[in-house]
Amino acid sequence: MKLDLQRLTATGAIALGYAAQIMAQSAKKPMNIVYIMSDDHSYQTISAYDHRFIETPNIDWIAQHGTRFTNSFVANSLSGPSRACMLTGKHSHANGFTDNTKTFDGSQQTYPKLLQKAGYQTAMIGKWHLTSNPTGFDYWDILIAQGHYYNPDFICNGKRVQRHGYVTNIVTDLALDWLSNKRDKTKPFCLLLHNKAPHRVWSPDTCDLDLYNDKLYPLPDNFYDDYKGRPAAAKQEMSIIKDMDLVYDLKMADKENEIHSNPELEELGRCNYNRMTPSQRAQWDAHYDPIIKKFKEAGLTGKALAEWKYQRYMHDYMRVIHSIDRNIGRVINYLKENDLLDNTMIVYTSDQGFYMGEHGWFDKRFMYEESFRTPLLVYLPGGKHGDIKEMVQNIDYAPTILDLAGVNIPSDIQGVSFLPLLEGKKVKNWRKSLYYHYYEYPAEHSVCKHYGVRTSRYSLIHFYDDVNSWELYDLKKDPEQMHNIYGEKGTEKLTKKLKDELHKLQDQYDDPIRFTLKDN
Ligand code: SGN
Ligand code: CA
Repeated sequence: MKLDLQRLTATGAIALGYAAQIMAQSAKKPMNIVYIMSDDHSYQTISAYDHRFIETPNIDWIAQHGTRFTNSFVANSLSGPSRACMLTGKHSHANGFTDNTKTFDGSQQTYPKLLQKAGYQTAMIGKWHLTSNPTGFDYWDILIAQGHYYNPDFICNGKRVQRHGYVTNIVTDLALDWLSNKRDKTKPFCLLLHNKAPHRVWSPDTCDLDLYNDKLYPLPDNFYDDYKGRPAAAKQEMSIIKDMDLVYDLKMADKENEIHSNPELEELGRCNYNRMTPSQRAQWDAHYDPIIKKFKEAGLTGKALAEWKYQRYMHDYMRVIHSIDRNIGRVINYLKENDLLDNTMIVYTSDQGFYMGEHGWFDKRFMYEESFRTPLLVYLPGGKHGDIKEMVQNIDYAPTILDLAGVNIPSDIQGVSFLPLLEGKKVKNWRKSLYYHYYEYPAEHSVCKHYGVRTSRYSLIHFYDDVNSWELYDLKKDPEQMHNIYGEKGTEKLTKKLKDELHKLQDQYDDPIRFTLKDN
């Protein structure tokens, strides 16, 4: 993979010295957009952000030749809601898709529709997860619901079709096929390439099963968090120790049928296995059977079992990331080989962040940093190189893309275009605080409803409905959010200031919750 990078760099269309030339070229041509989004990809597992777990040279290419956002956040850390925020540029209460049980109202304004009106060709390929059929796309080929890793079913422009192979390869193949053969090449394009991976249950491609076998991942400091002073965190059901399922999540379905876990999850695990072809299954078994055997012999309990589960989880997750990275290399190479790098913006992001064992967790949902944040890397021909530190949120993607395409940003869009930041301009009065609101409760993983405000230093969160509690963190002193200082002596003035800011944002974004819970 390193080779790919060098090759791309050496050929030079994107080397720094050519920036002015590229600007001049791109001034003549309209910008295309390749928007790549994975599902549950943590910034911790992208080496442009963090080298502890995995190297991702192809994803890093985007940061090396473009920008890395160091303060990128979502508005509601869950798949469907995030996707709705991105398409509309509006918070969940405004676009109506507050949790994964909702159906997206496809008649509303979205940025792909506005791009289409402006003469763009638009395509949506991969995980969609908004229940209603996509609108605003010339071509769409989507996974059904969450989609499957092996031999997944798609709906292609309304028709159901099963494709053979591994999901990340297939989604990339479809995207490259659309770019090569299915679009109107006289028009600028916007391609949304949405991976299913690395969503639960982190199933690697057969060719990646044996990667990282000997790697030992560092255990997060707060893996054995006791959730003191944080009642909502104590109530969650996303713990590696108690909720990560042996058969389903960790693939310990033994042929002797001796290992049992949650019956429903076991069943789901077997369904995944049964989707495979005999040849895929043989490769799968060759990898997992010896691990299962060793696991049965070891008879682990307590901390040894907990840490074994953590390592197993991390191994599979990294293998799935490796396949994403390889496929992103294919997309970048395609753009390069087809002379598209001088007028195509490439975005890499995730629908939200994810826990890699921090607080003892997998999954997302909370407004704590690991899941509130999301990776965001952008390559813009002629644009800035390096870090962007301003706080951006996924409601900003729609106005940014419209801005780039020269389309007027409708006044009801709540996000703000960060195109000036990508162009390296100084922006006065950039936002100083972010608003967050999560709704899916009661539900899987048992994370209570909450909303909150985050500034560059502090995070104030209000859990409501079932658990009613406030949490306040000084992110400078306590980046892991282990010590809730809400109500502590000396925090009164700070709390008042943050609550005022929170209510200001609820008014600004018109969140109806402000009428019911404002005076808390
Ligand atoms: C599935 C997963 C959950 C996950 C949700 C939402 N369970 O229900 O672990 O939190 O999706 O994820 S599973 O048994 O189906 O794997 S989201 O990213 O799509 O919002
Ligand atoms: Ca997700």
